[in-house]
Amino acid sequence: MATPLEKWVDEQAKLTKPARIHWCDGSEEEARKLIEIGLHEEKIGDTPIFQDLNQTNWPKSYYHRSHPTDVARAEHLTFICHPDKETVGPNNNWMHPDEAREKMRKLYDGCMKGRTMYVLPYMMGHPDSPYAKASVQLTDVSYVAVSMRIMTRMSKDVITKIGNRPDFVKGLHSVGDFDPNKRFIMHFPLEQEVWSVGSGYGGNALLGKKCFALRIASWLGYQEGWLAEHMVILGIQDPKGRVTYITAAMPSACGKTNLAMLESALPGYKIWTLGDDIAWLNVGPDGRLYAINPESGFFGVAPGTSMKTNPNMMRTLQNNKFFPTLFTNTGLDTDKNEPWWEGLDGAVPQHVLDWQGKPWTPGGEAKAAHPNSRFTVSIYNAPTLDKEFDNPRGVPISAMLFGGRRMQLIPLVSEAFNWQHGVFLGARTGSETTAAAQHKVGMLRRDPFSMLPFCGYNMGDYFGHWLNMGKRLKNPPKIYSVNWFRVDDNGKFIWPGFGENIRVLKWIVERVHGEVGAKETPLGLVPELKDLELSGLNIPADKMNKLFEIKPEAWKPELEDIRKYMEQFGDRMPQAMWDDYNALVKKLGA
Ligand code: SAT
Ligand code: MN
Repeated sequence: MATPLEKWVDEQAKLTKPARIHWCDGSEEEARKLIEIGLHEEKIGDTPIFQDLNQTNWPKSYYHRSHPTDVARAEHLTFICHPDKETVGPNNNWMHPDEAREKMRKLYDGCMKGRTMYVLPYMMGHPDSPYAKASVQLTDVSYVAVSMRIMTRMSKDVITKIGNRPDFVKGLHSVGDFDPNKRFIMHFPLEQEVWSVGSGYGGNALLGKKCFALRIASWLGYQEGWLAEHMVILGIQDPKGRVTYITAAMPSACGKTNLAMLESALPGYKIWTLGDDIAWLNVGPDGRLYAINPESGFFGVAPGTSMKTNPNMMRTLQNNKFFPTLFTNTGLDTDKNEPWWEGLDGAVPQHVLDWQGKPWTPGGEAKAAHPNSRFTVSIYNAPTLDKEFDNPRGVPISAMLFGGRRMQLIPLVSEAFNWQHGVFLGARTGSETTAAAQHKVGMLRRDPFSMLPFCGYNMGDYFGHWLNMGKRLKNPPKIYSVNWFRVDDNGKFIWPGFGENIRVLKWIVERVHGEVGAKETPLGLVPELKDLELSGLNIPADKMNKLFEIKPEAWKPELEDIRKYMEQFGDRMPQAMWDDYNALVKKLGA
């Protein structure tokens, strides 16, 4: 008798008609074979899937160039397909499941002809974790198969684990012919299924990531009483040797990865990394909130990554522990056969091909690396990997940070008055857009909890779910709003960011342990300047004050924008959120 898994694979193969089916076991040997296939057999147009790189300076590394139209998440082509539109909410594109299935079946019909279907069995989370989930993705490109080996715990043991169960998470993926007009990412929360076609890019194609670990998982968490969040997880070791675990939510390309592996500018402090993108949060047996990272790799933005901004990531990329590391859409230094991107250490190389393979001229407008070019690397390569990373029960969280990219208004750091106010801080978060998704860069958009593109159901219900989670916690984490991006009158960033962010984390750690006071403002509790460790920074006092400045006048349009945003959710928006909104309006006297 075929298992439900075998039956499902068989059905998808009948639809997509691959020349052969390859069941992956997740081994290194297999990954080496897949790289060989990508080097010599599979192609995008005339370009092989992989190119060799200088193995001395970039061990186990391979280069991948995407289809030119396929460089970011396609949010406008991403749908949640639940029969009830209201359940999906105004924060998502909605399509009826029947319509979506019909549309996709046409696109999938025969789409793998002549190609290999790879069956990828993988765990999100440690296999022994009560919070982990077993999943299988099908794909027709070696790049995705290899990437999934890096990003997830891929193993044939998952097949045994699934056994005769029908309720594993199912992902069907094909690059199709990369036609942007035939590109869709469809989510079926009721069936725990994702169907994606037409793109090989990260968030569109590595279905364990945003599609499953956030969109489907947020829905599962809503049903089952946990949270799937767009958050980094890190431990802050202080001079006492104590490690305090925190999470931080920030939109794509706002420095989450840098924060997760920050190299402390303050002596005696050290950051331990558990995750740079996704956290699954559960109420533990002791009533505290526990976080696991369902992934096992980093899919990080390359441009701007250097020994100065993120030395630990540079060390991770040049570590040769795990096979392989991938570079996608960076430039290529052809003299050395190395990846190159804007912001990398050292002199600009003489001969560079840009991310589309064309000779690049330094100094011009055009960038060599696509602004959303990425590396894909195992978390086990990280010199800062926390010893608790593989602990099946996760780590207990003491503080949660909500950040965004805001040139004005939002202080460097403020602490929520209580859990409910913290949920409001998360809900009112806005950020100036980046290149991680296909939209105009630099526009303000409200991005509650940095989950706008990833919350798989109505965000009004999501806020309510957060409020309920707080009620179940005996010792809830403190919640903070942070903003590294405030500018002065000349438009220059005031706060140096990167390794200096430890100064803000230090204050948060001291707050969590009741070791330092705070000053009340309409926006929340902020540090007394004397309590922030600023030595050696040389930021004049007036600039420091500017980082915390609250001008009620300037808040008027912001409050309007927040109100309009909240109103969209009608009676699904919890009254508690309006209570906090009204309290803020009153305090600001606006
Ligand atoms: O494309 S991904 O979603 O994987 C990366 C990101 O946008 O955060
Ligand atoms: Mn992300």
